[in-house]
Amino acid sequence: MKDKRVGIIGAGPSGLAMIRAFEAFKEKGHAMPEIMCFEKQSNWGGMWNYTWRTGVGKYGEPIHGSMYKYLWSNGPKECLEFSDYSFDEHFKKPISSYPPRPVLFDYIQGRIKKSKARDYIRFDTTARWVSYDEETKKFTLILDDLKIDKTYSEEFDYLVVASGHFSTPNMPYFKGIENFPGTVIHAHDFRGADQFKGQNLLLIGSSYSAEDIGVQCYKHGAQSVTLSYRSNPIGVNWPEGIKELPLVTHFDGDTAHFKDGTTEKYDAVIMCTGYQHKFPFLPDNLRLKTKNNLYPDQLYKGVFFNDLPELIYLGMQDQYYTFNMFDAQAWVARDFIMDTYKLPKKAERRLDMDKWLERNENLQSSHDHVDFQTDYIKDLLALSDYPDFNLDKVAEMFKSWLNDKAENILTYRDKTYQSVVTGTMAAEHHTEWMDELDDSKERFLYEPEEEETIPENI
Ligand code: FAD
Ligand code: NA7
Repeated sequence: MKDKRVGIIGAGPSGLAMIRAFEAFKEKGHAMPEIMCFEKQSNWGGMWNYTWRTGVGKYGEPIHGSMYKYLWSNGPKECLEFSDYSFDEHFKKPISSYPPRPVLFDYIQGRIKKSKARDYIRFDTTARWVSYDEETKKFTLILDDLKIDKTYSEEFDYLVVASGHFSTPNMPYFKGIENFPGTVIHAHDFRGADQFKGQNLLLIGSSYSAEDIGVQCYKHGAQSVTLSYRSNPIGVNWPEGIKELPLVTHFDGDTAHFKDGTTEKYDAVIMCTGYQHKFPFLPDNLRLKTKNNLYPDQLYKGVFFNDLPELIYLGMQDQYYTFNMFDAQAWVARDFIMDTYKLPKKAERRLDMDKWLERNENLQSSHDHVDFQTDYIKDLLALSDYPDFNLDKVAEMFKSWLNDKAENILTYRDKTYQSVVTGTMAAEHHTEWMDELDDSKERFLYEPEEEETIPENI
C-alpha cells in the first residue's frame, strides 16, 4: 500500500477531513498509503486560523484568511457537527448553537489532535505548480518551503486540492470609486468592526458577507449601514440603522448614487462581492473553472475531476453544509484511492453530473438549495462508511435557521438546536448575542456562578 502516494494541498477543514478519512481507515486495521499535506500557513484550520494580517504574509504570499474578529458561526453548529467527533465529546458539556470562531477552531483541532495528523503536514509550504505525466500517470507538485526559501518537487499518484475558494476577492469597479476619500476594502481584508465605529458604511453585495459584516458593524457601533444589492435584496426584517438599496451606479466624491436615484454620503465602502475560485498552481487543463455555486461542473460526485479522476477537489461547492460535507467527500475520495469504490466510465459520470446540474439550474428558493445540498450529501454517504447522521433533521434545522434570520437578524444566534449526533440540546448562551462583545473561548465557556439565595427566615 505504501507505494501509493497521495498529495493534499491545504490543511483547512477539507484537507484535514482527507487526513482524518485515512486515519479512520487505518484505525479499522487497513494499511494507509503515503500521504503528504502542504499548507502555506504556519498552522492548520484554513479560514478558522485567524490572521490579523492583510495583503501578504510574512513570506510575501497572498494572505489566505478572510475571517474577522467578532465572527460567530453564521449557522447552527448542529448543522456542521462531525458525525465521528461530537461537540459533547470535545467540550464535555452542552454549549450554545452559535459559537464564535475561536471555539469552532478549537473543535476542529480537537479531532485531529487525537492523532498524529500533524506529522503528515508540511507547514509554511506553498504549492507552486502541478503537472501530470500521461505516461507515468503521476502528478509532479512543485513546492516552496517558505521558511528556508527552497523550491523542490514531489511525485504523487493522487492529488487532492483542498485550497478553499473564499480567499481571492471578486472586486468590481464602480465609476468614480477611485476618488472616494474614505476606506475602500473587500470583505477579504475586513478584520473587525472597531475601526468603523460611528461611521456611515456602504456594503456592496447581498449575501453572507454583506449580511454578517453589516450586522457586526451595527452591533459594534457603526452609525449606519447600507447594503447595496445587484440582483435581490437580502430582505430580512432590518433594524433601524441598517437598510438595503439597489445597486450603486457611481460615486461622486464621498456620495454614492444608486439605481433608484437615491444619493447618500459614506465614510467607508466594503465590497462584499464574493470570491473567485483561483488555483494559480494548476495548469489550464486541470483547473476547476467555476463560479460559486452548489454544483460546480467538471466534478463527478462534486469531487472527482471528470477528465482525470485521480485529481480530487474537496469543498469547492457553495456551502450550507461545511465540515460534515467535507468529511462525506473525503471518505468517498479515500475509498476511490484505496480501490474499494470504483468509478463508472467517463460518459456515465457525465450523465450523472448533468442530472445534478439540471436540477441545480431549476432551484428557486433557499429552501430548495438546502434540499439540493442535503440530497447531494445523502448520495455521498451511501458510498462510504462515514457514520450516518439524520440529514433530514439537519435540513429542517437549516430551514428554521433561515426563518429565524428573516424574523430577527439580531437575535437568531440566541436560538438553540438539537444535535443529530448525540441528541443533546444546545445550552442557552449566558449572554444575549447582541450584548456579547467578547468572542474569546474563555468568555464563551465561562459559567456564571449560580446566584445564592438566602432563605428569608434566616
Ligand atoms: P479553507 O478553510 O479556505 O482552507 C484552505 C487551506 O488551503 C488554507 O489553510 C490555505 O492556507 C491553504 N492553501 C491555499 N492555497 C495553498 C497553496 N497554494 N499551497 C498550500 N496551501 C494552500 N463555514 C461555516 O461552517 N460556518 C461559518 O460561520 C463560516 N463563516 C465563514 C466566514 C467567512 C468570512 C468565510 C470566508 C468562510 C466562512 N465559512 C463558514 C466557510 C469556510 O470556508 C468553511 O467553514 C471552511 O473553512 C472551508 O474549508 P476548506 O478547507 O475547504 O478551505
Ligand atoms: P457570495 O455568497 O458568493 O455572494 C457574493 C455577493 O456579491 C452576491 O450577493 C452577489 O450578487 C454580489 N456581487 C458579485 N459581483 C457583484 C457586482 N459586480 N456588483 C454587485 N454585487 C456583486 O459571497 P460572500 O462573500 O457573501 O460569502 C462567501 C462565504 O463567506 C460564505 O460561505 C460565508 O460563510 C462567508 P448577486 O446575487 O450575484 O447579484
